[in-house]
Amino acid sequence: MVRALPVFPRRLNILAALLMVLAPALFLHAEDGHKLWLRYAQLVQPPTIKFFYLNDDSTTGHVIAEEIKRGLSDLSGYPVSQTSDPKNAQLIIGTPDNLELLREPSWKKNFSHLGPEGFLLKREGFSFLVAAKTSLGCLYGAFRLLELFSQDKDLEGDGVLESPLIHRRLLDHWDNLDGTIERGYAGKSLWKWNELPGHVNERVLDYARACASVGINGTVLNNVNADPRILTLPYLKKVQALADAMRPYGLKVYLSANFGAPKALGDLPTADPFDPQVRKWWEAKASEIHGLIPDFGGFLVKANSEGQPGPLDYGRTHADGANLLADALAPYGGVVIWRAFVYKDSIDPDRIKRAYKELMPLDGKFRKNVIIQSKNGPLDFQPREPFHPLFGGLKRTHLGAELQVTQEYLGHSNHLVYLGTMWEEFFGSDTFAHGPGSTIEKLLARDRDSLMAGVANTGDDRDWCGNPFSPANWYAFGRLAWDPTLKSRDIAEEWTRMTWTRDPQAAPAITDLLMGSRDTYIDYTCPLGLAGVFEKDLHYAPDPGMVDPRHDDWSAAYYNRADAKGIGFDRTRRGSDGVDQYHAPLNDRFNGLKTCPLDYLLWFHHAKWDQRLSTGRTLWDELVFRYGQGRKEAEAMKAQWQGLRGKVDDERFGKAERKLEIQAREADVWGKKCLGYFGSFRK
Ligand code: GCW
Repeated sequence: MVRALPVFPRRLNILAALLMVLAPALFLHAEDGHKLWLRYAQLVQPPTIKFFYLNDDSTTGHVIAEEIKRGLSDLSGYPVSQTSDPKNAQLIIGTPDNLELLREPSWKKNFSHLGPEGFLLKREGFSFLVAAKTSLGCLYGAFRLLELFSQDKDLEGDGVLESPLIHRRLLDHWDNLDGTIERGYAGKSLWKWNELPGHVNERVLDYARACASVGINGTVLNNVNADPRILTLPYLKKVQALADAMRPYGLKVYLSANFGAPKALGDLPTADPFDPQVRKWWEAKASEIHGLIPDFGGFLVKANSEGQPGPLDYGRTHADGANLLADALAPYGGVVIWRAFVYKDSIDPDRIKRAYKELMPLDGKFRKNVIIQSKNGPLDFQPREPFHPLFGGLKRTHLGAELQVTQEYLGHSNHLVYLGTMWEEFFGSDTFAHGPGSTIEKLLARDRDSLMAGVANTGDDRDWCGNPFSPANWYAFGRLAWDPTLKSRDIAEEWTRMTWTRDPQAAPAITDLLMGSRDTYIDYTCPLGLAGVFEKDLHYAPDPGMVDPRHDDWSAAYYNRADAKGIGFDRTRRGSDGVDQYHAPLNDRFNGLKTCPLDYLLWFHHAKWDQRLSTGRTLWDELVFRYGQGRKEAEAMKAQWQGLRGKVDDERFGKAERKLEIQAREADVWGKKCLGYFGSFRK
């Protein structure tokens, strides 16, 4: 190829050579997924906006202006610029403080329904308006407008008026100080601790931008298995640099705190919450943090769980521990987010009953600025679990939900599993706590300090999540934290149109692929309410017979209990009575073999192999059917994707294709391994 160059005149030769060198660099990142859903692919019929007006000199105001410029210019294919004359503008953005129009009495009514982060989008003829009470509200509104355009949707009728239903919408990063990420499958941590505080990596800003675009308003920077050093001054200065960088995007910074820090850092001989020196230590620490980061969100704490220190080490309760930190943070408006992921052996032989038994007696004993954070299910982010009975159980304590966006038990970054459907199922679950209709979405939203946290699936891989489909889960988490009543299909469709294509055939096909993916995954891994079928530690491949000598309840066999008679964990009243942690009539429903939903059958029942199910098949035949079904569906997903060749860019298409091939291959392995093991018991 280089030999062909001499036929060109010399100057062209140099140009061609330059192009050959530069082209890969210029186009390398063209469609690699880095832009996420903020891709802003050019529209055939863009909105006719050439100028926008925004008179907001705050740092958030600057972010809005940049985003609107970039977004609208990309969507339109021509430059869109800011004007200082609102009469020239086809898009006006503002708050009553910086936009005169919004001070007119007629606007009062509109604004009375808006929360501080809410926004209003309106269209009149060819002009658009984004209005809010605060700059942050404007930022959220600006992003939403761009997202509507990006989906090729228009503002209809009265426009859009929205405020988030959940106050704290956080991503929890299980990032370690050495750059590794616990349960991370997309590279290393985005926080480059060794470069901080001097240099804030540009990925941090990209991250903040993506989070803000879906309304995420907080980030817990470090792993809940917390290194105490995060609370030392050198690290706090690094945290301060990150907090400063993310503040314009409305992201508040929180830290995971190690309960034993006063002792572990060598400052005190104890971390006993009743020790006055310990109290003073935390007060001084909170004050020090506040001095550096005035809007610091608070501490997230994993205490007395999986080897982490906690108040129980000193004969105190979880409430004693949480309240200690809460008192220290209270003067600065910070909160303590105390995890409910506790399962001390001595509490109950059935692991899933333990957190409820331990925390329910403490209901009402936590300070106002403590929020208990519970995983969606009582075990540990399994592909399907019934909801955690603390939802609807705790009534005098703030309770937030922790969802896992990273796919620890869901095929890591290799399998396509869209989690919007799982979360919709969770939020829609009726707890019956206040009679029928007490769904989790309602319980969460009516809490005065509501919280939704997602364990992040991001890393420093160029495409953020390691699989071109996985950002859908980041996106869906943000959207649902903003409004848990949204429908997972709508979210999948939004994401698809912004991320992949607006093609009228391809977009619905991709949406369908996402929508079926979680049920498919459950079918080929753990149908009918099975849980804990995963290999030790990695939690990726199947190992239904795994015995973990370290912990009975880390063993797969502890959960599936396969024996000559049947399979499943008996949590009925004849068994562990886990069912009675739920309100009536759910407890009775789960308790009855015939009334228990098939999806939870083996979660609550040890059923006989030849038990006839509502499908008409015996239990064993149903298992064989489901595993087979899952394998076929995974094959079908691969085939459906291949039908989309040419409809999306080659680079991302190829990556997705490779992932779907792995998934289909492994779906087959799962069925063989699980049925082989379970079948060996069946007489
Ligand atoms: O699921 C388990 C994970 C651990 C995790 C723990 C937790 C951060 O395997 O990696 O630790 O849950 O949620 O605390």
